Amino acid sequence: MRIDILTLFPEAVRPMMEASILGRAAKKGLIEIHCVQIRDFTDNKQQQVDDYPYGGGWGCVMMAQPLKACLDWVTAQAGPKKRRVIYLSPQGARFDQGHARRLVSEYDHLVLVCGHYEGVDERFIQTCCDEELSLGDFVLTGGEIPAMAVADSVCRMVPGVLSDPACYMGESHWDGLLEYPQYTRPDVWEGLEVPEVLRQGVHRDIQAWRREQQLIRTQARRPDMFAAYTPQSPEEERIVARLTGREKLVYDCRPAVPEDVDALVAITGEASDYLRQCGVDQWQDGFPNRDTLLADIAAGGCWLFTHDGAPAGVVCLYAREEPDYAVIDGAWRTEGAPYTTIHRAAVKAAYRGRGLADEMLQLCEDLALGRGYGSVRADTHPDNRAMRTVLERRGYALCGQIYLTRSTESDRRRLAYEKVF
Ligand code: 4GT
Repeated sequence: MRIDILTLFPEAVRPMMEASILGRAAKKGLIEIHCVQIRDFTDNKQQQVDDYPYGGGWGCVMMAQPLKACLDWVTAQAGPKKRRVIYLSPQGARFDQGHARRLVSEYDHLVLVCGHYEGVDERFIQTCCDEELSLGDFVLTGGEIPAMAVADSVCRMVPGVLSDPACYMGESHWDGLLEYPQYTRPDVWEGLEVPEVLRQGVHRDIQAWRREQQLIRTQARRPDMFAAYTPQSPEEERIVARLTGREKLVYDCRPAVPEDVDALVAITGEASDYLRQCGVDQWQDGFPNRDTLLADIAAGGCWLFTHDGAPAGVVCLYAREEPDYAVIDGAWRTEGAPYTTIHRAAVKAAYRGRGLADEMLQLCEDLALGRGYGSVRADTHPDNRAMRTVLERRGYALCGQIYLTRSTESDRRRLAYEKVF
């Protein structure tokens, strides 16, 4: 990787690029960093590099000519290469690890142009630069520090510069998370102990602890990154769920008994309110009510789900033919075969979005399968997005439309779904 930094202060930039890891990498021939004086390419005898801004205003603007001449010379020196000319400015795209990875993998020559004063003539940027990058939302006196930052972050990913690619692959921003906290000797410093798990030295435990720390820190310090992060394993999913207060709840279920009817009325009542709030014209005619639920219980197949003993949801599975399913605008997947039907699926408000609908459908499917049925059917209102999403996610096929002939609802069209085992 060759990098040319075009600047009015090469003598300020050079020592930084020759120190430490980058200096050693240059000696090994892995990278080549040149700091080029823009002033050497002026075509006026005062060696003037800047001039007053057109339109007035404070300060000076760097002229295009010396910059272009300097760039041409650098280009000629470097010869044919996969080159990227980058202007550093607060107007650029925000530089991040993703940019660094792209630059190191796609190019072998970077030209970093450092502005000073009020910036450079826009025509130079327009005609000579491929990209404009910013280090962040702040203003500096020159582009040198950002240029050094870009050069540094790119060069450390050049193979061989760091002893082990794991050095940068496991760290901040590589996988969209911040770094875990680091400790070194002594065990106790000013009364502060190194976390026990790190001193125990059990590799697996340390890995798990570090991952958790990364997630905790990212959530606390960079909610934007945390929100964009996709957990990479079931273990991470559990941690994320816990951190966001959305850990998987453990539900119990049992066939409902008549004494449960008040709880069932409360659940279906909340579901009906919710449907109304969402503008869904379903369960708005007073059904299911106490009597229908008691009848469901008596018929068997009505299941109450609880969490920590508290009622959380209800679902009914009918093994009988559903008269309203005899006529369908469309076609069932298993015409004529025995099937089961899901009814009354309702989740209490406090458990919405907590995986309960999935568990209820899972139970119905397990029961149906266990009893030798080949499919399970369900219907829902076309506007009931929540129910449709769960059904479709679980592999229920949309078979067409049915019509609730015996209901008193104002809108009796329903979408018909069927899952075939
Ligand atoms: C900030 C940044 C940058 C400056 C940044 C042109 C004249 C730009 C001075 C220069 N300030 N350059 N690249 N946030 N200042 O990256």
